[in-house]
Amino acid sequence: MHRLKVVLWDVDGTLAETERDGHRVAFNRAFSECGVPWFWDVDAYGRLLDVTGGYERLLFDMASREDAPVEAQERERLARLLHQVKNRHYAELVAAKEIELRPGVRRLMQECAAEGIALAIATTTGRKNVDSLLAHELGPDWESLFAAVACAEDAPVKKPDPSVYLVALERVGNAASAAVAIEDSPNGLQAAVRAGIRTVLTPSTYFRKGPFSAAALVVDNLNAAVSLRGREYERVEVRLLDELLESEPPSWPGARDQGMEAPSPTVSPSGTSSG
Ligand code: XBP
Ligand code: MG
Repeated sequence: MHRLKVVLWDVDGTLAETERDGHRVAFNRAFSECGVPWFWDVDAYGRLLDVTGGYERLLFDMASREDAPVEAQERERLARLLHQVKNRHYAELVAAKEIELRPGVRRLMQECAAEGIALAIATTTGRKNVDSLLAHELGPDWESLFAAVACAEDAPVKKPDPSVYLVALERVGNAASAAVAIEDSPNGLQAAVRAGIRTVLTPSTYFRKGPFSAAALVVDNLNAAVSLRGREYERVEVRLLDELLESEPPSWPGARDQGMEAPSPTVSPSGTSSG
């Protein structure tokens, strides 16, 4: 009998490298289409990723541009338009098979399903983008594979706020103590940990350096070998996720005020646990 009842998946960067090759490219196509003379190169976009949410990212960037509209209302109108056009280009990019699932994602999802462990989505991206990616990768019935899908529309206060994880847990009907989250970024990690969820961190291209000390496990990808408390695992598998639930519940600095508990073990980026 598994103690683990649900695996909660982040989307961008975790399921696939959607940021550099997907959203970034789609934003640039939207700038062109809308006649806006802006371009986000790979490095600039990496810095902008500190701001979660594509619409919020656009507004943040406009705040330091001299050629952006002066009036707040005009900026918001332009950000809404660009975001909408970007999402259409994103869907086209995904449909063109330019973005694939990261190693081990499909395999671990199948393993969870076979062992009766629920799957859920907890993401800051919009519903339409989740649908574009997952319909393409998992088929038109992708939603039936998940016990809960929580997106930007369900939790408008975005990561690092924990609300999207709390919504997903509530919908799936499980406590944080029976859940593991899979994330790729510091903001995502903070959101999951503040919701009290032990988190496996698979850093994506933009987030190789962390900080990830609050993660229960850091591993290059879900197919990489892991050594945890003297046990060897060939890859991230259900047995290993179950084992993670034996560790201390996670906490975020300052989270004690919200009823959180003691610190989690620290794990090196090679996937070796010290906890
Ligand atoms: C990542 C995000 C999103 C995407 C773009 O979310 O911050 O904003 O960059 O998607 P996560 P939208 O890692 O939680 O999946 O344009 O829909 O915001
Ligand atoms: Mg992410």
